Amino acid sequence: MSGPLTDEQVAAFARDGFVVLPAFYEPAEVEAVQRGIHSIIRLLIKQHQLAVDQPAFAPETFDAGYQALIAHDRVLGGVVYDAVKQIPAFIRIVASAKHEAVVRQVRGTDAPVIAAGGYGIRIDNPGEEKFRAGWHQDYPAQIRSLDGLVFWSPLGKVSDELGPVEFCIGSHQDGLVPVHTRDPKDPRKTGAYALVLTDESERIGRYEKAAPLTDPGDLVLVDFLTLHRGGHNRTDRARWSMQMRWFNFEESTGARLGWLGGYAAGNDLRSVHPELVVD
Ligand SMILES: O=C(O)CCC(=O)C(=O)O
Repeated sequence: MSGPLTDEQVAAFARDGFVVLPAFYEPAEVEAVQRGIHSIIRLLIKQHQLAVDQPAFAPETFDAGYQALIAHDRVLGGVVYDAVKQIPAFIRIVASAKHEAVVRQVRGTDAPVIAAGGYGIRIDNPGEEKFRAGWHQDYPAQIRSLDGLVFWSPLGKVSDELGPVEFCIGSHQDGLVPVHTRDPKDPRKTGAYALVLTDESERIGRYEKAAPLTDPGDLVLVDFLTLHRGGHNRTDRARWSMQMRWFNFEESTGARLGWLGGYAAGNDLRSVHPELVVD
């Protein structure tokens, strides 16, 4: 099936479980999201009467003032996190015809759909282990369909120090991995964040890894079964990235479950897939 990916990119995705598509989005599409974030930060600085001099918008410094905001009150980071996923320019990217064409192409389906509640903008702050994504597959957290896709795209340039997402190359080919639903190393983690792969270190050790460095506008397309994790942010600035999830109405497991959503939709993995939970 033809579509936005070249034959080589389709083959790399099928083989590796992820593929990087450089400059997939138009600069103006991404800038509109960055502008939306800049405005939300400005509104909160004003509302809380903070003595922060936020510079005028520029794509490279769109989040200026955010670190001062969370240093004043970390709760405001959660306010920003919830607000940014409602930026119209972001929703336009989530629902873009290009995404639909990618799902049609790589899944060979006429029924591509957006995972409700499966999209957002991550803000990975320096040194915040509680919210860092450990090794996982997206399916146990998101459900919807076994052949779902994550569209991952950074809003700032991702360097090694900023903690790029790390992938186990080809791990999707080994299928679903059973999980523990509590993280003994960090009892503060809840819901999807608390899921830990069984035999994690031995399992992860089997694969070669890749941690692609990406720029705003690049897309990393990820299979719902690919093992991956967020990197450690060792800078003094947040790593901002968009996650947008689509799935396929035609895939049989999802259809049997009525295309049920996971944790964000209020469903617990144990009640949907008890066979995947080992506690
Ligand atoms: O950006 C990250 O740190 C991890 C993202 C992720 O795990 C996902 O999109 O499924």
